[in-house]
Amino acid sequence: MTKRKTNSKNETQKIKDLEQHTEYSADQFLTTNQGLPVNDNQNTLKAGDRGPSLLEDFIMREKITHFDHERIPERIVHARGSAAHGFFELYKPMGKYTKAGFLNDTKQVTPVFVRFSTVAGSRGSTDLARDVRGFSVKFYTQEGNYDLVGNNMPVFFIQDAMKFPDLIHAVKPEPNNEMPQAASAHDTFWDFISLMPESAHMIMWLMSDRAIPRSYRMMEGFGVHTFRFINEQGKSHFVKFHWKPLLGVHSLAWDEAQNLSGKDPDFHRRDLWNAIDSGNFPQWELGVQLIDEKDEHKFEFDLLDPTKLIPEELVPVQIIGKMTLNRNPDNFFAETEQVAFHPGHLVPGIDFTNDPLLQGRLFSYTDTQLSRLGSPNFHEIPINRPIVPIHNNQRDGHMRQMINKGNTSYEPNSLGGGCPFQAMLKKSGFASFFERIDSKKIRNRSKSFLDHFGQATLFYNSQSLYEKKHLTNALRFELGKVKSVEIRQRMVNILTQIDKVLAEDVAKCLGLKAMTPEQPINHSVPADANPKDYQSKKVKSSVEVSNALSMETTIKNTIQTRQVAFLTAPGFNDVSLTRMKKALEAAGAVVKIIAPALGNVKSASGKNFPVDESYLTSASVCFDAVFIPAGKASTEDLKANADAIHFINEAYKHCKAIAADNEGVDVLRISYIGVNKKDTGESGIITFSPKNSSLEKEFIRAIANHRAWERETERKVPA
Ligand code: HDE
Repeated sequence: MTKRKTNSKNETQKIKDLEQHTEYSADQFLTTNQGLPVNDNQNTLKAGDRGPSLLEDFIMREKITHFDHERIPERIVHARGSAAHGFFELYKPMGKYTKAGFLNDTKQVTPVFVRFSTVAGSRGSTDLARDVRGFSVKFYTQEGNYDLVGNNMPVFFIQDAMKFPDLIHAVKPEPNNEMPQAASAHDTFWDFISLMPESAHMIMWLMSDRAIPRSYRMMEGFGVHTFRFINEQGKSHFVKFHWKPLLGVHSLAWDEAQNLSGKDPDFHRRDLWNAIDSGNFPQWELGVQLIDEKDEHKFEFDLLDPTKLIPEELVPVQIIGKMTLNRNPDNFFAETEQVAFHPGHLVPGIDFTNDPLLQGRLFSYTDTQLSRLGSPNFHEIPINRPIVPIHNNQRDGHMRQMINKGNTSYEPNSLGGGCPFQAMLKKSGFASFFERIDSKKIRNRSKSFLDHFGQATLFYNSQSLYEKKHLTNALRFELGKVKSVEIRQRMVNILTQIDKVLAEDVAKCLGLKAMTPEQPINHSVPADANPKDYQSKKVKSSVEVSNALSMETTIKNTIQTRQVAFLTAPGFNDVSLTRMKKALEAAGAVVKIIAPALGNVKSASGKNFPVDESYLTSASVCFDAVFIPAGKASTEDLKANADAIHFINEAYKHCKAIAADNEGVDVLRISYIGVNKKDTGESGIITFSPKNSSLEKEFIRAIANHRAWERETERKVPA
């Protein structure tokens, strides 16, 4: 992780200069919006001390009117989000494939603004929902803004934009009673999914742990659709975009996510904010999969089908640059809420394909900004402004900021000297790929899109044992919340197409039998077609197992920014605590001291240590690992502290690294761990004994491993 503040000061400054930052100094007085100094901000104007308020009070009316209009409609999807500023640096020029300036000049540092989000929940909903996460990046390039509006999963539920409102209506709270909030575990969602087998692959991702990330900083991003790169000669390559986090891809446990929803529903937002605030800047590398135009049809799936990924075994991901997020927004509303992303914000050298989902998005995003931000001038809001000047003949509209001079607002003109000229004259403008289209107008679903199950099976087969178990349990949970038995059955039957064992495991828990349907249903049949010609099918993937699809193979060599709880009580051994704290902090982790009360906690030698959280204000779900320092008195105290024991049991249940030093091991003994097997040996449980003096080293290794998931298979923990 880069600790430096930024090497893109000039670029970031440029954006800052465009923003209207208001910071108050002591010599500034309160004013109205018209600049009138205000003497009294406490009382309305009244007829006498106890008299009625006067309508004349324009100061009170202005204040209340503004307040009444503070809210704007939240995003129809991806309403809940948080964002940060940063910059993108290119590793190698990509001129062979694209003429995009920011992908050619390795000396150029491109400012970015990135917004992460959940999809289904409202703006005030929990960060911890089982959901897809949005991963939107706005690059402020020298050729205008480029938006890569992606997700943390590389595929999507549906193949055609026509189905998007249906999908979203199905997943949102049910319209009669507005329940459940930010959850897919309800009848309407699974009703729709069970009738849309094209969603099978995405459902595997959604039921996997990818849907409950440990942190926004620890998830991948994907452009999802196939896009095009176009070089200076007009040659096109297909391209898939990937963001790879330098901290690896890690997730929470489902039980943990549900608990966190109550303890800290802002968990992801806080995590991103705190990391940036403390100088631990999150970083991702940008990767591309490039496919020659002539290879368009060489795969067993269609490159235009957004329910398919290209296995990295078939086309490796080339890493071409790095993104660093180094500045928190100054104002949530002005920046995070008002930022307007759009897959149609392109720069020369990048273009769309005919993916029918992407094509629909190109319409939707401008349309939605008009209703959300209320004006076609949304590009003038500081966070949306390009860093290059805008010249065109568009004029007026609600809240227009730009004061265009002169009398010409049309083209061609002679009165304005012909300005502004088309960029083509300079050969630097945007030109769509010169693609040949010669076809009939039809409403159809390409038959090359009918493989609905091949990659769902590839994903399932690529998961480790524990990931498969989590996925199975997620399906049991979600379908268990569905009231309609027919919907459950239909869904279980669809699972038989993906994996028989998975289907049976889920069915058993629902009190059902998995049955392979005679004809897999497919409701996405064109109206005038014979349904037989459009049956869902399974095309066996040429790659049987893809390592990149499992989180098991991710980066596990760092404990940077990991949160470690030190469970203390008065009388702990300060040498033990300090030694561990130093070791963890040197490796980049964040240590928090938990004690029975806030203020200070005294060690056995009488030293005071400031307490970060009490057992009442914190919980194990807010941490990655737990340490119990040595100390006789503190151990006795902790053994009698039910909250401390619960803390340990829960951390154990969620497979976290737990370490105890000397007497501290006694606390583990009375917890559910009940250290007895020669006091050590269980994965992720590290105890100090004369035989094991490398406590710090082993603890660091266990934390870096993220979770000892294998513990789950040994026994159930009732915390
Ligand atoms: Fe979106 N999507 N989407 N989407 N989407 C929006 O635009 C839409 C799709 C994604 O942080 C909306 O400004 C349609 C795929 C992200 O501000 C809206 C279709 C992918 C964000 C919209 C899709 C995405 C949005 C709502 C199917 C992954 C959050 C607010 C044709 C590649 C952007 C807004 C942010 C937001 C429409 C499908 C990602 C309504 C019609 C596929 C990350 O315009």
